Amino acid sequence: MEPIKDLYLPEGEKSTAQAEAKALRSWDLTERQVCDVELLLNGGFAPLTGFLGKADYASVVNDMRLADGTLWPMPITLDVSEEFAGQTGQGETIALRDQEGVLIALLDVADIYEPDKAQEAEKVFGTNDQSHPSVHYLHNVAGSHYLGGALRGVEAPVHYDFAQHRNTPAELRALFAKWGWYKVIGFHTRAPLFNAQRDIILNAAKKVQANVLLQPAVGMTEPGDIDHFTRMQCYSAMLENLSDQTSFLSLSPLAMRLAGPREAVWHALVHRNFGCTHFLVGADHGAPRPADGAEPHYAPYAAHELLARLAPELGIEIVTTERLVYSEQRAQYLPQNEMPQGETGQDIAFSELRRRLQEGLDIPDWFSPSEIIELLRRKYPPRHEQGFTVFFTGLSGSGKSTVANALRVKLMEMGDRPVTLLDGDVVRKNLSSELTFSKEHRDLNIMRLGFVAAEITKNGGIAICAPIAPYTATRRKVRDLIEPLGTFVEVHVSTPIEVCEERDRKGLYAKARAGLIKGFTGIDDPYEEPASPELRIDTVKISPDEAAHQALLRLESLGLIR
Ligand code: PPS
Repeated sequence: MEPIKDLYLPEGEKSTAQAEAKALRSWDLTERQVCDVELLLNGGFAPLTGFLGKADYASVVNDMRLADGTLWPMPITLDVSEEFAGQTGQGETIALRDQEGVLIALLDVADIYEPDKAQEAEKVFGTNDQSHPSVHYLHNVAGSHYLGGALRGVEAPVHYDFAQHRNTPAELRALFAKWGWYKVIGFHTRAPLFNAQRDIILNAAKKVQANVLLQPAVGMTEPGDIDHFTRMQCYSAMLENLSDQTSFLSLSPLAMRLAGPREAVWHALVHRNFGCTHFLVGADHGAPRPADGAEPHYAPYAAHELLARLAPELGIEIVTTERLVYSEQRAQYLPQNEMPQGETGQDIAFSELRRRLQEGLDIPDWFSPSEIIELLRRKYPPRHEQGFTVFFTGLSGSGKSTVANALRVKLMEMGDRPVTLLDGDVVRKNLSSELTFSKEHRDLNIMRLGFVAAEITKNGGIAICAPIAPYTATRRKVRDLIEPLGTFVEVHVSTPIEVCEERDRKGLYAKARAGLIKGFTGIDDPYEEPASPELRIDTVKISPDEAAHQALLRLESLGLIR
């Protein structure tokens, strides 16, 4: 095995680089770029020596090769804003810093270019459809321009979590040499290991007589994946099922791209760099989960075919494995095509697992050791134990505060979760006192309210919000903020403007009509009605108490209370 080259400056030159960086312009690395830089610097992405320049980028996108013909399937690029690219000159050195401002590396900019993102998506991901999470990222999150050039490493990105389980390629290679592990099979994963994965790993290790390196990706994985803190607890539990004489766990800061077959080739090269001699590739390696009812993004076993074609160039042996399913008759996992006649094998897909966790349903022992399911149940309690946000929206005077308060009291009466009411007026007074009612300020106000609601939801509480929140796009943003953390229930209090104006409890409509208040919602500022809220309440027809009861019933039907 050739020694691995990292891109760090010699110790003696780091302080000079620190001093040099003070006079340089800085680029604050995004979460994904921090992951990429770490693996570039420590040699995980060897033979890359920095972010791809224009010629290498074009060649990687089109042919999975660097411009000199070396196999490399993934464009590792430094995306920046148009503005930053415009200020940058070819030949300039830029300081790359993490979010705290720590200097990670110097980039000697050789190329500044604007990619054709649709083409990149088609070639790398096989689609320009934004339902693919990385295509969505490419078009909506990544900057418009790329900077290419060599890196000079100063400091590895800091990790406060699981430091004892993180290793560089050089460290892992040294450990394998010390332990006499001359054959090591790498296993990449972004999910907890259950019984099927345990059998897949053990079968493959036996087949090639190798030790096992479990390398869970903890950089960025697919949105909706189980967080790596929970996964680490699950891995530790599973490791007790795998002997530590034969297996080793090391976390990978890889930011996955979920590019299916290309992803598998990329992972194989990275595992080679980390000292593995073999790499295990399953049926749908590195693919995003298809949405409910949608076709998978990549054909099953497409990765196996591509890897077989590239085998002579990989520098690591590929061990492929079929999908395993559980046979009740045999009381064991079998490859799908070896199932006894007349028996359909069983499996529990990730979405089904999520549903069972969410609804507190049974998960059988054949699927997983029970202690792993217990860990997941603790971290992902059923809906009626999770946090959620009820977001009332409606005109001033529509009655949303009254209904929201009645709902708060009813939920507090139940007493199982803390309840917080974030009423429009209260938020304006405490969080947004300096804001006006301009569109920009209203948006800022609602995003602040959404941030607080998201924190409450994340920590298992109930947030009841009751602002006007007149704009659809802003309400959507709050929903997007909260939904990864818990349920978001939008309640439109649809009391018509004539009724609100007639009530005019605060006398504001009269003032707005008289022109004393400008930009009043419903008078001379728009209110965009929610198209499909979880619940619509018209307070003309029912009392606040009845309205709160309707909301309670809706929460019950969503499984949020019982
Ligand atoms: S927004 O649009 O969501 O930021 O509004 P919100 O924070 O809920 O604040 C609404 C309360 O502010 C008072 N108020 C106004 N409302 C609408 N437009 C204008 N120009 C305005 N100026 C002051 C009004 O009392 C609202 O309270 P509610 O409880 O909704 O009647």
